[in-house]
Amino acid sequence: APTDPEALRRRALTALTAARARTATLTSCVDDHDLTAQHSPLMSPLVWDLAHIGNQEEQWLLRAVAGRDAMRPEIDSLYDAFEHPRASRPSLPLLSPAEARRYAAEVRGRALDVLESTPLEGGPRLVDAGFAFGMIAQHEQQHDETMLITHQLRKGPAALAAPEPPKGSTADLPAEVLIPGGPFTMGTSAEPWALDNERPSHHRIVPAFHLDTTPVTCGAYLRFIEDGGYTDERWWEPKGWAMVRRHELTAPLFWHREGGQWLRRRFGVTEPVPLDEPVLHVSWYEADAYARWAGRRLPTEEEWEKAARHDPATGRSRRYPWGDADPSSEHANLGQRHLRPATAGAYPAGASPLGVRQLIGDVWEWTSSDFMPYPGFVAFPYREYSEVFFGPDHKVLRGGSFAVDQVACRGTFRNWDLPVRRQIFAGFRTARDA
Ligand code: AVJ
Ligand code: FE
Repeated sequence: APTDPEALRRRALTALTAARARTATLTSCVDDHDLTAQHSPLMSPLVWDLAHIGNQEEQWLLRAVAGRDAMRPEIDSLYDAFEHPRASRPSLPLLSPAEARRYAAEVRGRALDVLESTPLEGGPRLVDAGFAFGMIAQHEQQHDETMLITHQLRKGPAALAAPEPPKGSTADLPAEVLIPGGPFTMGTSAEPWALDNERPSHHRIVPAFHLDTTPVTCGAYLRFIEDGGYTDERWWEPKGWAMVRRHELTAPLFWHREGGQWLRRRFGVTEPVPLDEPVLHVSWYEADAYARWAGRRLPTEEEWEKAARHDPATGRSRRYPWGDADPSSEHANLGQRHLRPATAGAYPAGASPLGVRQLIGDVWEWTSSDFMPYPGFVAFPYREYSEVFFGPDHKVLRGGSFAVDQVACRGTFRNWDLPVRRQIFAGFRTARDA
C-alpha cells in the first residue's frame, strides 16, 4: 500500500473516479420512474442512494476535511440513514433524479479541488485526509453494491449486462483443507484505508480445523432441499425455524420450481439453477441449517481470516489469500465485472497458501460470529459506522461478492447483517473441528 503523498493522491483519485463511473452505470440504466420507485421495502429508491452518496461526501470531505459550509443544510436529514428507515424513504421530499445527479456532481467537483490542495497523510484517522478520501470511495462502492441488490429485486426486463465469469472445476480439488492450529495476526493497523472495525491488529490462537475448499454450491444445497432440509426442525436454530414456518420457505430467495426443474431469477432473467455455482441469497439461518445437516458448522470469523491470510511458511498475515498484491481479474471475481459468482474451483491464482479457493469475491460468506469490536477498538470517524451495530443481533460476513469493488475488499474487511437477510449477495462455506 502506498504511503507517499503523491501516490496516495493518485490512488484516491482513481478510487473516486471508478466509484462514480459505477454509480453512473447503476443510475442511468433505468428511467426516472424506476429511480424513484420503491422496488422492495428492504431497499431505498435508487435516487436516495445517489443523493446520500453525494451528501456523505459533502459531510466528510467538504465539511470535515476542508471546513466548508453546508451546501444545502436542509437536505442532511433526508439522507441520514438513521433518521428514516428504508421503507419510509419514498415518501420523503427527496431530490429528483436530475437534482440528485447535479448535487452529487457538484460535490465531486469541489471534492477534487480539495484533493488537489490538501496535504495527504496516510494515517487512519479522519483528520488524515488520505483516509477520508479512501473512506468516501469505499462508502460509494458499498452503496453501489446496495443499488445492485435493488436491481436484483426489481421486476421487469434486464437493465444490466456483463460477460460470463471464468469456469472452474472441483474435479482435482480436495473437498476440504486442514488449517493447522496456532497463533495468527488478525485485523490490521497498517492498511491505510482499513475501516475502524478492522483495527487494530492483534494475536489470536486458532485451534486446527478443516475448511471447505470452495463455497457450498447450488448443487450441494439442492441435496439439502431434496433431503427435506426445509421441513426438518432438527437442523434449524429456533428463530430460523420460526422464519421458515412463517414465510413458508422452501429454497433460497429468487428460486422457484417449475415442471420438475429448479429455476432462479437473476437480474431480470430466469434460468436453470446453476449446480456448480456457489449458492447465493441464503440467510444466515439457512447457511447454519445446511451446515448442521451436513454434519458440519459455519466457520468462525477468526477461522475464516486465518484461512484467508495466514502464511504458514513465514508466520505472517497477508493482505489477501494470494499475497499482498492488489486484486486483479486473475485473482478474484470482484467489482461487478461479472453479474454472478464463478463456478466452484475457479480462480486458481487466488488460492490461499494452503489451497483454499474463492475466499475473496464471488459470494459474501456467512460466519458463525456475532459482529463484535476487536480489543482496542476506537470508533472513527463516527460511531454509527460500526459501533452501534456491535452485539448479538448482527452476524459477520467475509470475503466480498462479485458486486464488491476491490477498494472495499481485503482479507481484513468485515461486513455484517441480520441473520434473516437473504437479498444480499451472500453464500457460505462450512468447517469442522480437526
Ligand atoms: C457495512 C454494508 C453493512 O450498507 O449498511 C453504507 C455500509 N455504512 N453507509 C451498509 C454503509 C454506511 C453498511 N454495511
Ligand atoms: Fe451510507
